[in-house]
Amino acid sequence: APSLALSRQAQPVGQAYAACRREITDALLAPRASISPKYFYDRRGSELFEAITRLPEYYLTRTERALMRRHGRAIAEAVGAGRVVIEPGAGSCDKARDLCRRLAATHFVGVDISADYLQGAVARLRAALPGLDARAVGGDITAGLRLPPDIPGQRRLVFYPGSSIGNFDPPQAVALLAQMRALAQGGGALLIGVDLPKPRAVLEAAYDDAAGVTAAFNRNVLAHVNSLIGSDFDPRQWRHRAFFNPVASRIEMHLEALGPQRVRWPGGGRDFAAGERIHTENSYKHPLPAFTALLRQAGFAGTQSWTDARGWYAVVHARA
Ligand code: AVJ
Repeated sequence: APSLALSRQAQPVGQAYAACRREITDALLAPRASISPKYFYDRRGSELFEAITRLPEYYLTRTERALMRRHGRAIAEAVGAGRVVIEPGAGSCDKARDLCRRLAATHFVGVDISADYLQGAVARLRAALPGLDARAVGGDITAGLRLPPDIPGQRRLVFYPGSSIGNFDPPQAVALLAQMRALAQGGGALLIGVDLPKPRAVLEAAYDDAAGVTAAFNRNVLAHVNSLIGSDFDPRQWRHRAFFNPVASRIEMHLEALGPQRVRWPGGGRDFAAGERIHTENSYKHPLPAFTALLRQAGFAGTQSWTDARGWYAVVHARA
């Protein structure tokens, strides 16, 4: 059913809700306004992201999938059989199904901020792989995570596909990778997908597609913010901008005011001049040696990586 198809909507409650409102309004009021990319993923945003992964210009998802298939045996050999697979931001668990089958994994723990959506996905995973002890854990790995006490501490594999690590600047990425290393514990490992630098035109098309799906995805964050903080952004008054920043080696996404905007929310507001921007996302494109350096900084030891023939994307295995 299409209604099953998506949504990892985070529904903060109580104090968490107040903290999230504060976080959003502080960022909107900063001299350079921004909205965290984690707010892209309400129900509509998750649907739009799924549509992005099927766009001809968005090479990431299909390149990673092809890479995982093509080098499946070598990857499984490096990882080793009988693993306890832990996936932060598991969402639909689609990528985990193939991996767990290939590894004859004993356990799977999907972690997502949207526990509801995850529960359904984990139930389908259990049905597909009856030998697998599969669990859903609601939570955010960046906020420190507690796993059920009966999940084995040995032979853990943290699986972080999709180049989601690209949303974090290098110091944040090192901190997050270090958390993943702590989760994997001694003897465990990380298997992670990373998008690599490539011709600028290819990158910019992937984040500004001809059909306008990424533009709709970017503007939708304003509708989500409206529902979270009670603001009155008019998404139609904001233009999608996506460009490669070669100094930082990242795609940046912004929303640019088409004309002067007065935005209000309970307790505050901000005026934006025509052409003023709200920064909504960074998507880093690390050269592979720079990325393995980040892994080393986070305490990981030996790494092994696989890239596609064009050198556009890498899957990296690193020992905790
Ligand atoms: C989910 C963070 C990997 O950066 O490519 C896609 C999000 N933003 N199109 C990415 C995204 C615009 C995506 N990640």
